[in-house]
Amino acid sequence: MSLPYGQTRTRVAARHALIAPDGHVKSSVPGITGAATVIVINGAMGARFAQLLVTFEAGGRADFSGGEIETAGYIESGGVTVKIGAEKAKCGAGGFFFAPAESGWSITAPKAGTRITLFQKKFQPLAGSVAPSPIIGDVRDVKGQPFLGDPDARLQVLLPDVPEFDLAMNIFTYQPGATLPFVETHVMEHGLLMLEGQGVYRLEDAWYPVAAGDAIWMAPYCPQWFVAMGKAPASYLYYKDVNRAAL
Ligand code: UGY
Ligand code: MN
Repeated sequence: MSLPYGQTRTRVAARHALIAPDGHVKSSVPGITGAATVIVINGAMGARFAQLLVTFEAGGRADFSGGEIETAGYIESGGVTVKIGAEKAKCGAGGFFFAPAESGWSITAPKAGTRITLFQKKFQPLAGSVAPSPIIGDVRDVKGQPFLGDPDARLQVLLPDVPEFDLAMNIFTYQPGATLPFVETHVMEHGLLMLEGQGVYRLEDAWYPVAAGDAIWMAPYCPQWFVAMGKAPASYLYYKDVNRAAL
């Protein structure tokens, strides 16, 4: 739905942000060609990671060499070929991948209009632990678990929940009327993309109507809560930093 001139649902606050698609502006990002890329979250906002929305044209591609940055990606629609080191697979909608720091990776052969969300962060190695391995998977193979006992709020944990991983990428699906059970306040930071449906997100002391396509940044300790509203389930993809020392 288009808004009257001069209006937007976007709000960028010091400790949280809602980025509605109506305000998107493309960036040229080294390594990505034949695509419209929007950097919806990054350090300029105050975040310690980046969230990119990439919409590929036919013939577009992404090529990144190994280094200190790790990348988790989720294919929202369309299809591509993902290669990470020696691993290579075709991924359709619902496909996801994790490219560890030090591994080069690429996305090629996109169907026109393919939408991919990328989360990128500087890897924090864990002393005495092996580095995480590349992953290419499909959300349909990941069972949703009731969140804190609620079968109407299901969590799919896409990456292994083991100490060597310093990030998580999850999908949360809520039946209409289901909620986060309490207002969470935690050290972990989030980047989020609404995939389906709608609801209301509480961020600090503000309540925002949100819908598919919206992106949200929550700084560490941003109080957060969600209720799914409307007649269809709501789901979101989100990033979280995990498994590292407090000091
Ligand atoms: O994993 C989480 O912290 C999740 N429960 N947070 C959220 O959905 N805002
Ligand atoms: Mn949370």
